Amino acid sequence: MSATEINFDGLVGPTHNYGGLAQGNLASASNEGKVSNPREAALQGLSKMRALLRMGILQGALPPQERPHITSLRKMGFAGRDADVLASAARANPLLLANVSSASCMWTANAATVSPSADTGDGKVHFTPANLSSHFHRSLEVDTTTRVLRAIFAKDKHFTVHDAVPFHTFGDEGAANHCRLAASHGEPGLEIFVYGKSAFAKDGQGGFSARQAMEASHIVATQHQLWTGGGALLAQQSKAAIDGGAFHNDVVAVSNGPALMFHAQAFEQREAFLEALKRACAAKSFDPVLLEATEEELTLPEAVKSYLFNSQILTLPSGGMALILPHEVEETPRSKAFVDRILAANGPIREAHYFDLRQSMRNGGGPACLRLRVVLTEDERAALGNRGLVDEARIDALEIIVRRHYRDRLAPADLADPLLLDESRAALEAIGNVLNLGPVHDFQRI
Ligand code: SUG
Repeated sequence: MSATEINFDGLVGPTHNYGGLAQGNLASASNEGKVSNPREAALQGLSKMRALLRMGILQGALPPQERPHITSLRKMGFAGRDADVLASAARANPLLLANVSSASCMWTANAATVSPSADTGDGKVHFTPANLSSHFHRSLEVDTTTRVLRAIFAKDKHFTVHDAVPFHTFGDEGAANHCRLAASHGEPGLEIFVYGKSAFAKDGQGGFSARQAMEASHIVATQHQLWTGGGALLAQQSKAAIDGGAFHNDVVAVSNGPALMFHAQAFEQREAFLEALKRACAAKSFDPVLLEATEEELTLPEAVKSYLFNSQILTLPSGGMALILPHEVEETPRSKAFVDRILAANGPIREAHYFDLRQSMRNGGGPACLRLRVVLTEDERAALGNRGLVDEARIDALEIIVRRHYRDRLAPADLADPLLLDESRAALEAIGNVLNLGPVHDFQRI
């Protein structure tokens, strides 16, 4: 069956800021408290979307969510008019306000795990929104994300959008810890679920704690009906990678079609993992193309700092593949040398394109973090109508909204400004109209 991939990028929200909220994420920690530029951040993301469209890639966008999240503050007992709720939360606990203000839903690789219909037992496309329970600020995304996915992928005949994994000790971070290998998008594939540890493991080893529980990965693979066809493999992310700042596996590995590009230290028990992978691919009648960076050619710190593996690998209409990379890779000589080696190797990857995503990168979000991949057959694509999809005209419209409603400067103290909430809601209304999503935000539903 032929199928195409749509990349749904997260549109950066009006409260994009540097809160230093993310544990194990070195960029977020080192940029805490800096002044952000939400307008520039959103425009950087939109220009990546436009460039990919021009390369012939289908592109969608998921909207920002309402922040500061007034509903959450009310659940904590803050009361009165919205402006009073904000003011009393800011007085009581500025860190709480920072958490309910994060624009972190922009990193849609953490929105959900998606299994194409070629892989699943019932032939539907399955989605499980990530519970993101490892971090309070990220856990606030789940309800709206679920509504957004159900608004876009609404037709029962083709799509199942499950509830997020309900057991919060089983942390699930979505597609950022999931790779798919297949001969081509439309063929049955092997889905690799990469976990950090079992939720029942005794910790006490020091270092950063793992966000993805093995049990969550297993639940997602099970509800997507992947086991019967031999379509799933559980793999453990290496402790060294997590401690080195790879808080998600997509900081050290990325796949597309039969290709897996990864750092030698990405997986625990590397050799056993690669053996299992080759066997599972052979059972699906294809050989994986392994593009590995050895420790000698690129250290783990270099990989994490440059975000080489947080690139997108895309299948172009011509059939070749392109790498979508952040500028930081170009500025890191040995990461750039790896890319050049891959391009010279006459393998599946033919092109490399570099983008300025610095606003998002300062919070640890590269090109791959900013997108959710959804592989669809032609019928499935037709069922979407135009919900959530973007073309150049929609990107033009989104750019106008961003220029009109987004600030070009946001410091931590500004999060308490009630005008910021009004501006954000106005922007969200307008964005929802462009993307044709209906009322998905709490403030639109009350
Ligand atoms: O969860 N940063 C996000 C970055 C997510 C990147 N996604 C992928 N690797 N797929 C995180 O660590 C920082 C927000 C702040 O500090 O204000 C943050 O949440």
